[in-house]
Amino acid sequence: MKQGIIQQSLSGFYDILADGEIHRTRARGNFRARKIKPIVGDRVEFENGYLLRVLPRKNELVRPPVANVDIAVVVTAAKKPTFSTNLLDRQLIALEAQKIIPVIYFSKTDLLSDDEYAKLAEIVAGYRKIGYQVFFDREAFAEDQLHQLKELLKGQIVTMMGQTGAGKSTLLNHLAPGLGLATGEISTALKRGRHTTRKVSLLNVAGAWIADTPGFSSYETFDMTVEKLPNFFPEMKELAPNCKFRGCLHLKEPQCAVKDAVKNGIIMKSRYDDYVQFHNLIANQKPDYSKNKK
Ligand SMILES: Nc1nc2c(ncn2[C@@H]2O[C@H](COP(=O)(O)OP(=O)(O)OP(=O)(O)O)[C@@H](O)[C@H]2O)c(=O)[nH]1
Ligand SMILES: [Mg+2]
Ligand SMILES: [Zn+2]
Repeated sequence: MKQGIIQQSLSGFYDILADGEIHRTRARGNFRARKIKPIVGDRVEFENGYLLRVLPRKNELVRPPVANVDIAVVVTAAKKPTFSTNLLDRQLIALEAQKIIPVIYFSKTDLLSDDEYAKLAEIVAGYRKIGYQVFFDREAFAEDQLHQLKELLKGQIVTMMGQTGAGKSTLLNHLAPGLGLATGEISTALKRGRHTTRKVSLLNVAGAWIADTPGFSSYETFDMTVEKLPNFFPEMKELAPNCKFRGCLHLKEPQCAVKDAVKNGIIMKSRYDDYVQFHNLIANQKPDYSKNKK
């Protein structure tokens, strides 16, 4: 029996990476009965061309389907499509909930005017202040920045995240020029209603295993409770102990340290507004009994 990591899954076959080699396997029939679908990133046991067992997952992303992710590079277009803190916060919260370290990478900074760049820099500073690493060079694919990112990702299982057309594949092509991944004009990709990237696989890029994944164009539902949500905003989590009430949701409660911090400009207003919006979305979400709630 050998152990490895699923590097690619394609029409019923699983390519498993073990000892620096790829082994093509099929899943034993009993997987379907047990409702386990092996996905890319899974640590598995295999023998004689058969995938036998999926080991427990550290985490699991649904879109894209990747398991055991250490770091996610949230590729965010500074322009085209228009930058939105709301979309960025949605992605950050989803990653925090899965205990995946987010890294924010701004693409298309070359399309910004100097004024636009300066404005966005203020927002970037806000995200850095709450602990996120943000790549925001004036030139999106500057050598220095690419080098820093490579160092950060080395040895990790990584997924690219971001809206369709954000520039995920383009960034990967810059990290590993031999890759030659297909990239597309966002307008045509959206018109056709599909993505340039479709298949999910882990690519060996600069010593990391990276999933280039299809971007999303619609919003996901939130798979968490309203009570847990504030924990996924690091700046709120930090201040919550100073709120008068334990379990304060920072909404209508009196003597709330988070609301005070918003008033004083210590917490970004956009983050708080997004928090309230997400809270309402979760509160109004119909319970989904088909899924196991965490
Ligand atoms: N000017 C400029 N264009 C960029 C930059 N990054 C990406 N693009 C362009 O944006 C378009 C979309 O890039 P992709 O890399 O295909 O986007 P993606 O995130 O992989 O999209 P999906 O695979 O559909 O999810 C392509 O035409 C790229 O050339 C950038 O930093 N500056
Ligand atoms: Mg792509
Ligand atoms: Zn509070």
